[in-house]
Amino acid sequence: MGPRGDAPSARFRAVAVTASLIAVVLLELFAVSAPPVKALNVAIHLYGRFNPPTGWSLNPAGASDPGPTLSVNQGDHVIMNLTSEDGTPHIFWIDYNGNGAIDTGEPESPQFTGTTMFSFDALQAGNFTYWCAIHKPTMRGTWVTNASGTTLPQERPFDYGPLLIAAIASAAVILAIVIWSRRRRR
Ligand SMILES: [Cu+2]
Repeated sequence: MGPRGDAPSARFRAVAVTASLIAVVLLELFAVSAPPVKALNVAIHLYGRFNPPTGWSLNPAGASDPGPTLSVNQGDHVIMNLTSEDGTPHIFWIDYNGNGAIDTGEPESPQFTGTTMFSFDALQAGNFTYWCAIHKPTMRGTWVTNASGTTLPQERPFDYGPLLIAAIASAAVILAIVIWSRRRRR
């Protein structure tokens, strides 16, 4: 076959390759937007007391004030077991906005004199002070919720990386085919 006869088949090949590359890009798109990472359940057992030694601890009879720094990742479902070591009523509370008062939306446990379970979702990222709402300004500690792009599906930014690579690769291949088919036609 002469150059004239090759032109339509070259064009057909270019169309076929382009179509399959588009298919690959679409598949990539679906793969990237596949099931989001689930938030973890994080269990914390915290022991608190006001009668000296005052404070909080992660183990029995180890209280300090400030207590241990507690950290989770944003989006985690935090399950707290809270034990009053001195039989005194306590309320665990995280002061998200640092105003020293319990506000709506701030994690606040029920009052406990024995052991209680209290759970909440750590939606707000940042460093905060946790308190016993009853014995503030004692019984405090630092609470850290690490900002995390991987644990909050609804806030996770779209990952354009793989898509961009696929698009650049597709463009390069299409360009190569176009150059190649033009050369053949001459
Ligand atoms: Cu207390």
